[in-house]
Parts: sequence; structure tokens; C-alpha cells
Amino acid sequence: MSVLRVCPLLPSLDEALRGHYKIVDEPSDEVVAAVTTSKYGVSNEQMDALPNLRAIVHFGVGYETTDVDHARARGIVVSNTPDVLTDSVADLAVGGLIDVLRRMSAADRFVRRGDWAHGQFPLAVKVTGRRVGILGLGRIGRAIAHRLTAFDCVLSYHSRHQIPDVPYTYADSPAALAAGVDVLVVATSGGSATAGLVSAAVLAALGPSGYLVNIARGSVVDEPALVEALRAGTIAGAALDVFADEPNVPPALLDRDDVVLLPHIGSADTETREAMGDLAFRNLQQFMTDGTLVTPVA
Ligand code: 8YV
Repeated sequence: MSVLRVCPLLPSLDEALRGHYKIVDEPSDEVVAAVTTSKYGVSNEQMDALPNLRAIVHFGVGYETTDVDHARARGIVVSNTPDVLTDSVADLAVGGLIDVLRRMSAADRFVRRGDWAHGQFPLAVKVTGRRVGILGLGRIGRAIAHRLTAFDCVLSYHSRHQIPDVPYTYADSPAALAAGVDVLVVATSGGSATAGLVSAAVLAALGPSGYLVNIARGSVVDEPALVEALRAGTIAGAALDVFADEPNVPPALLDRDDVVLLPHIGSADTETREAMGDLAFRNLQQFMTDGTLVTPVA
């Protein structure tokens, strides 16, 4: 019985795996479990090449890179690492929001360039009290909303369904949400169900004084439409931690001071990544013990 390492893993997770199991990098009849990340998942071709595969363990909360229906049909169980990264992703979303409205990264570049000696940095936009719309009020969306209540933000959201126990205003479409806010924060899952949800029409509804924050997946936003909206000034700015084709960032964004560009670092702090590695390992361990998972995907 061996475990397939689909892609490079967090060193401490890799070490734990090697300490307990026979780890292989090539498919074979011996493989009963595969460990992967949100970025790579396990393709249908890989599943089909592993006749005895029974578990796929993801390092990361997202698992849109694995076809869960295909896995289920083959009798393969699938886990991810929810909850342990919620706080850090929400922290980064709020950081990005503050950065793009108050223009902190742009101001940092201004100082480094020596421009301060020649005049004042232009005035920015106040954060406290802003109207913020959360697209996707799952665990991470709720954690973002919770943080923003401390900034007296007026919160609304759109999700597939209205959620009974939340104090925020429900909008019945992404465009309706965008039309009523100053900042639209994308916190949905990825995959085909949310692809292109933030369309040109949604960006138009956000309007010339509206900002977009995306810590979810690049696929949720029509990226060419976003680039065009920024160029044309039909939205005011964006803070982006995720892109359609990572690590490739649209070149047109690189020299724009109204855009904060981050290299998909939502969960990238040591404590969070270690907690994700630990949870991924515990999923594998429990599967190897009794065939069940600690955090199976829904
Ligand atoms: C990545 C993420 O997983 O959890 C997710 O869905 O997007 C990130 O935490 C991380 O880069 C590890 O692949």
C-alpha cells in the first residue's frame, strides 16, 4: 500500500508522510491514497490510472481541481482543509481592502521612488463606514464580514441561497449586490459553478467609485473585463490575491497604482500552513486506519 505524492508538498507534511507511509511519485496498482494541493488536485486521467485509489487528500480548502463526482463514482473519498485557514484568508481580504482604498502599496512605492520630496501623496478613500458586499457568505465570507463590522461597514451579501441567521442585507444577484456597495469582496468557491460570476455587467454595476477585492479564485472574475474596467475607469480599483492563470498576471495591471497585486498568499503564513499540513496528514492517517476522513468534502 503506497501513497501518491501528486505535487510538491509543504516540507513538514512531506516529512510526516515519509515517516509513516511508503510515498511514491508515479502511479501504480499499489497506490491507495493520493495527497495533493488545491492548485493541482487529481485529474480524472490520474484517477483512472490508479485502480486501487480510495482516497484523495487535499492540502487547501478549495478542491475544484478534482472532479469529486468522478471520484465518488469510482468509490474514492475526498478531503480538504477547511476552517484552519479561514482567519488568515479573511485577514488578508481586509488587508487588501484597506490597501487598495487607502493606497498603501502605492504610497510605499511613492516613498521608495523619492517622490515625497517633491510633494504630497494624493488623498485616498476612507475605509470606516464603507458599504461592502460579500459575494459568497461561506466560512471565509462570514469571517471577512465579522472583521468589517469593527470598521462600522454596512454589509450585504449574495450567496446561492439567503442565509436565515445573518444580520447582513441579502441581494438576489451579484449585479444587485455590486450596485449597492462601494466594495465588492469575492469569497466564493471556485469551479464551474462560479466561473465568470463577476462579469462585465457586475463590474459596470459596481461603478466608477467601486472597488473589487478577490481572495477566492481568479476564475470567478471575467479577468479581461476587469482589466478593461480599470483601464476605462469604470471601476476605481482592485485588490487581487488570485488570477485566472497563476502565476501569470495580466501585464496591463503591472504598472497600475489603483491595483494591489498579491501572489495567492491568502493562507500563506507559517501557523496556517502548518495547521493545513497537520489536518491533511490527519485525514490520511484516519483513512489508513478506518477508511474514513476527518474533513470530507461536502
Ligand atoms: C492554497 C487555497 O491551497 O486553500 C485553498 O483553496 O487557495 C490556498 O490555501 C495553497 O496555496 C496551497 O495549495
